[in-house]
Amino acid sequence: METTTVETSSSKRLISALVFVVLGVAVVGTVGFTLHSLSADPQKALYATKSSETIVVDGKTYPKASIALGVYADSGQAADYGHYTTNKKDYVQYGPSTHLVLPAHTFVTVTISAYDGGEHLNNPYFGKVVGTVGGTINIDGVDVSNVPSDNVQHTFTLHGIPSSSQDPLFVNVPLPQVKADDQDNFIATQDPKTNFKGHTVTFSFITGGAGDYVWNCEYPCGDGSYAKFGAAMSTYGYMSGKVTVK
Ligand SMILES: [Cu+2]
Repeated sequence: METTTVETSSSKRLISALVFVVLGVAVVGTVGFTLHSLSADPQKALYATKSSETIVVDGKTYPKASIALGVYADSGQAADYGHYTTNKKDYVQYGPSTHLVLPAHTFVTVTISAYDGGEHLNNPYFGKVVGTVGGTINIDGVDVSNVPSDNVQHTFTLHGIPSSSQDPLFVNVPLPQVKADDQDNFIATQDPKTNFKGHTVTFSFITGGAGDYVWNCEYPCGDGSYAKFGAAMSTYGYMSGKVTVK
């Protein structure tokens, strides 16, 4: 009689222990899945197109690759200019992806079709071109080394984290504004490549070895919250993203 009682309670204990373990696994699994989906790419990664051409810079030969991006005032504008977006918020945004994958030790040429207006940089440093080959960017056919603070719409600012295990990479590119009239309608630009609706900005830089980098816009283009660093600026997948060099 006594033996039976002991057996029952020990099997009860076993069951409650099992339930506890199963619940624990479920909780850890759910947390893990949530964290994973939060850090997942908001859009499908965009791979640079490798070219069969090479280029010599400072006596060294590099393979070439290129990648194209657009910057849009909102999702509607992105759609009008042929860019499908999976973004749920109607913020200013880069597209078609904010995760760029670039080949290592390569001369990478980026073309940005920039369609937005803007106000004023809060840090004039980000009006300077940094880290490109030749120290310039080409805007609608003209090479420049900076854009005045009051003529910037967004920046493409690529940087790494301090690390001894990957090569440093820092590139800052200010994008010039599309001007608007006093009704807030965009005024036609001089750029046929964007059908006179934006600016075409091209620049090149040389990647080092494999590594993980981030980029973001340093123009305060969010809404009124957090000194315009809210909304698009604080939501991943609009004005910030990843760069994988591999
Ligand atoms: Cu921006």
